[in-house]
Amino acid sequence: MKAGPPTLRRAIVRPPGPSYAEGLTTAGLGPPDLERALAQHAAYCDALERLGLALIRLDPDPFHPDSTFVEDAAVLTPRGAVLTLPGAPSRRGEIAGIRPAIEPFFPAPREIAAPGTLDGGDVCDAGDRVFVGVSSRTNAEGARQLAAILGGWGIPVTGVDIRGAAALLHLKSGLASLGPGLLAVDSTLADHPAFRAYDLVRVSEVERYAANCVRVNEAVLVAEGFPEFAAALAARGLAVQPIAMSEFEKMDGGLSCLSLRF
Ligand code: CIR
Repeated sequence: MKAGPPTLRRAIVRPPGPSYAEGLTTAGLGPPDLERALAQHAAYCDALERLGLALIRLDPDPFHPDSTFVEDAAVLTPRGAVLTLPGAPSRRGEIAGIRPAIEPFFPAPREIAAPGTLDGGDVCDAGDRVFVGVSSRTNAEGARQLAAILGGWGIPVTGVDIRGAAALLHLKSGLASLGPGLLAVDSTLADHPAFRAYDLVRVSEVERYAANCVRVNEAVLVAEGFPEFAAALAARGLAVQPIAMSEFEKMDGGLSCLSLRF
């Protein structure tokens, strides 16, 4: 029997703040409802806790409307942490806010430096290697710096240029690790040579948003309302946990973006 992914014990989360609706978005789904976003965030946190994670809950940050998407601010590995340098200038101040939450667990985190840019949403840990997307947010220099840091820790890195994959903000908007050797992939990425050695669960174009799912210990959190993908995961013997995500989808955010898990 294949070993499962390493057990996750903690997650850092930050609820959306009062300026949440002023964040970046291309979704065209209308403004988010803050009350509903807070309720969805609370349900997401409950799901993480039920799966055994202890939460480190940060206060809402009114100065950074996108700061609920904590995943973009850092990359956490068993060997150490890397603070990112987000591609969007309006998100760069989020790094100072995440640092104090990271340092008690990861002393002396490494950092991405200009002219490199890197968003954590472009970094997918597949267990045997880390995929890093070059996107509209992460540039080639940021990906190179991350590969050098992780390479120094003995973690192999494979770059995936997603700039041609229309509608994918980040690599993980279209890719998720479901366990050893198994990936969920958006249809536009499924034939990429980087994923040839993996078993793939393809996400159809109509269910594209579902590709950003998260394996957390014995379950996979999946955005609610994508029955074909949920059935494909269940057919693989995975326990699917649907989570309502409408108010985060409106701001281009997905399930993985809402926590830093380690
Ligand atoms: C942004 O555009 O930066 C945010 N509104 C959404 C970030 C989503 N993060 C992610 O996919 N990792």
